[in-house]
Amino acid sequence: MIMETTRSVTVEAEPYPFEFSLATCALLIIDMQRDFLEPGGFGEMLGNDVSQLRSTSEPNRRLLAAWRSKQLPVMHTREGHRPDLMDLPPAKKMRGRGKTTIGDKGPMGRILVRGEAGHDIIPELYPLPSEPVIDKPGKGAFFATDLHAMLQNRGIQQLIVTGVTTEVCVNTTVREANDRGYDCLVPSDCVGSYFPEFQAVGLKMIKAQGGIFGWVSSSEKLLAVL
Ligand code: C5J
Repeated sequence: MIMETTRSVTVEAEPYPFEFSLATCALLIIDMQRDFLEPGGFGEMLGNDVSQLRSTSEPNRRLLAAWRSKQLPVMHTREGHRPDLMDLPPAKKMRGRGKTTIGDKGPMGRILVRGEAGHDIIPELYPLPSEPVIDKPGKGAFFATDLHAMLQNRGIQQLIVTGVTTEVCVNTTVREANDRGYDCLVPSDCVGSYFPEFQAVGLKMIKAQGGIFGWVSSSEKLLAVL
């Protein structure tokens, strides 16, 4: 009998079905942080309509619950910086020429600073103590983090990548993962953008040219084969 955790599954996806083994696939949830999803955070300060991202929360919650129920690996990321801002490039601090920027006091504490309320993950998806949280200073989850080493040490070869935003941190992470040899599946309803047109094109870019960066499916299709 095949053990549940070594079972291989095939998900309906574009550009063609995505195959993975439960033993070698992790759920990687990108930056579902209050600063990006809640009113008064960094996302809203940049002029974005944060309500555009709220629809991602429930499908992520369902996927996370399924992953947890099978005791499969889950990892979360948070974009943010050290309280002393020594890892904040001046170019990132200045970008946008805003009056209030990263490191300054906002309604949910210092913006995108580790340990502040706004930097933390939304309550609906709050990590369990057993789930690694990768604090990243950039857009990609592999840049200046231990993520690749952690995945290699666990024998992970495929990633289900969810979170926000589709065209920024999700796309950057999928591209970084692709160059490191991981196969990535992105469930479209579990990723979100402040801009509907970027949501559409961000997903298109991943699956174009025979899946140049990965595969796109939905949480419903993924849950159906778990
Ligand atoms: C952004 C992210 N959009 N998590 N960060 O600045 O996509």
